[in-house]
Amino acid sequence: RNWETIKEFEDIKFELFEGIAKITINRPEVYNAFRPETNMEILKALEMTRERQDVGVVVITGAGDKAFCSGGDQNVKGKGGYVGDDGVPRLNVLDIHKVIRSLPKPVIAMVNGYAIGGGHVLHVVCDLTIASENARFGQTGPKVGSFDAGFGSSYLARHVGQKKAREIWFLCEQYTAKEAEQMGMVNTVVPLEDLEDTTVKWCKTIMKRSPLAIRMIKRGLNAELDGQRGLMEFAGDATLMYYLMDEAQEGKNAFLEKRDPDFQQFPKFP
Ligand code: 2NE
Repeated sequence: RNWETIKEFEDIKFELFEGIAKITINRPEVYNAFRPETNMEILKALEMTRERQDVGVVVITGAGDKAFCSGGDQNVKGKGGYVGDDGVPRLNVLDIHKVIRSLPKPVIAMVNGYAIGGGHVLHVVCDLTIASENARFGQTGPKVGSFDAGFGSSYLARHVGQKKAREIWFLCEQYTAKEAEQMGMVNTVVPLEDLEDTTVKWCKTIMKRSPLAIRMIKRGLNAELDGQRGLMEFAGDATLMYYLMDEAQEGKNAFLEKRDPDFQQFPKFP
């Protein structure tokens, strides 16, 4: 498969193939743990996927066959957060969670190994998870002095239920890909050698569907958990669709033509 580089980064690979944008966390020496710079790069890449018309689906994965992502890089964890080259402590992985939720295109976690700690949260936040048989899932926060009481808990509980979510966080054990699938937090499990083929197949199927319909489904499913913020995203897309209609054009045209708008010509649907 001929993945074309969209933009060069230091910590990630950012590539395109037939409408699929792939973000690969490329720090295999630390099992694809993220540092602040990694998250900044992922945020830039995600912003590009939002703007680009030639991107239909986004895939997030990890380099190599050992890990998807092992969470925050413990080597740079300082007081107040993960410390970047600028000496500032940050927890900017949370910005990625917000952007994935709000991105009007599906985001798929292609889990090729360990999805642990913040790496586990990352797959939880994605719209779909496709895992290889060797993948392992689990939280470690309460074992290593961290926690994510945001989407990493509340959205996880929507997948696996309240009791299981508490078990995952309280015990900090690891689960196999099959167990994760049975719990409802993984969509499908395939042999490692089939992982990318399966993911590409799913992406291509999704891209045959109506992008606006997919977008509204994502918005609706998010709104249930995201409160006013979720409703805002949903409402924004309702406005987008209204702007596509002659009724909205009439308002603007009347203003520019300095006449009263004639809204009565438009249907009042039952
Ligand atoms: C992932 C896991 C279970 C793998 O275990 P194993 O035994 O197969 O490999 P090993 O030897 O532990 O790891 C391989 C290399 O990767 C590094 C290790 O230090 C090791 O390096 P070398 O000794 O070979 O030089 N490595 C792995 N994970 C790392 C990490 N997160 N930071 C820096 N280096 C890492 C096992 O490695 C593991 O349990 N890793 C730690 C997982 C973890 O606790 N992550 C942080 C959780 S907190 C978090 O991510 C977080 C949050 O909870 C809330 C908000 C934001 C972030």
